[in-house]
Amino acid sequence: MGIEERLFHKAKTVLDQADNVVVLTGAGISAESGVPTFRGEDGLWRSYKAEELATPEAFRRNPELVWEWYNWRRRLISETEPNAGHLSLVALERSKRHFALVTQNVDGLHRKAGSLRVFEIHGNIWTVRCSRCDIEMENNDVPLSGLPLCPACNALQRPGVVWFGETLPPYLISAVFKALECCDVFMTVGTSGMVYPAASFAAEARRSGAFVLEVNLEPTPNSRHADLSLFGKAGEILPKLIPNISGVPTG
Ligand code: BJW
Ligand code: ZN
Repeated sequence: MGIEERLFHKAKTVLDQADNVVVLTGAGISAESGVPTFRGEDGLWRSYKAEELATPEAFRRNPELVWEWYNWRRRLISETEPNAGHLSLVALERSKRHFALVTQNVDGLHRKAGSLRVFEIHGNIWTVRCSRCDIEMENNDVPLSGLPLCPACNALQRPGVVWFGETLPPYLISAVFKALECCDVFMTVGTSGMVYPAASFAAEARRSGAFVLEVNLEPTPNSRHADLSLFGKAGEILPKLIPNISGVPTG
């Protein structure tokens, strides 16, 4: 066996034997579905500055521009489908007694693939939330007809996502940290490991005794907390790691 093959074999064995698995995904898992990542070569931040668009200040300053960006992304995402990486995680969930899928992605592709126990820690692009009274609702219009207004108080609605400088929902974060404490295997997939608090999960899981597995195109700050890193495309690596289970379409 070559070294590459040995690593694969080890990762597969560890994953097969685990009873309690937590997976953290980032933009990289949706890249093969055609959703642009944030920081890669064609990343979203290349053409737009994060601080111009993904902050509460940006929205206060220029809601039209921010909504234009989200309308563009909503259209793009509406034309995408889950890929083999998303589907493998559905199979993984069905094969485990304890499982949690923590995603930083707002595209909703994990649920569309059939994953059930999903924690969307950065929100969901198909929800809108009132900037005054916080009432949140689903809205699937592409594009939205003008700036959306709250049906309850008529104030401007904003995307139901978490921007820089905003706190993540506390009930989600505490559920995630509990899951990290109890898991046998923690696997990160397609995340640059730059954005907190998600960037701290690998170290946290390891501290609690989990085997940390990383799947990414390239090394990241998570790599030094990983027991094992596999470099390549999630849509190719995950189907090799996770046996398909009948009933899960293979895409
Ligand atoms: C493939 C692949 C393929 C490609 N296969 N791989 C501690 C220290 C320092 C700073 C902070 C800190 N705590 C908080 C902060 C501030 C801030 C932060 O982290 N800043 C850093 C940039 C330093 N964090 C926050 O503000 C967070 N809030 C918070 O912590 O509240 C408390 C607090 C506030 C203020 C100060 C202190 C505490 C909120 C973060 C919200 C992030 N929001 C966004 C936008 C969401 C809405 C939207 O989408 O419109 O979330 S930013 C953006 O980055 C998005 C993503 O979810 C997130 C992570 O990106 P991700 O998923 O990792 O994508 P990429 O593009 O970066 O990486 C893709 C990877 O995939 C690459 O590595 C590729 O190689 C790989 N890849 N194709 C496998 N086919
Ligand atoms: Zn309102």
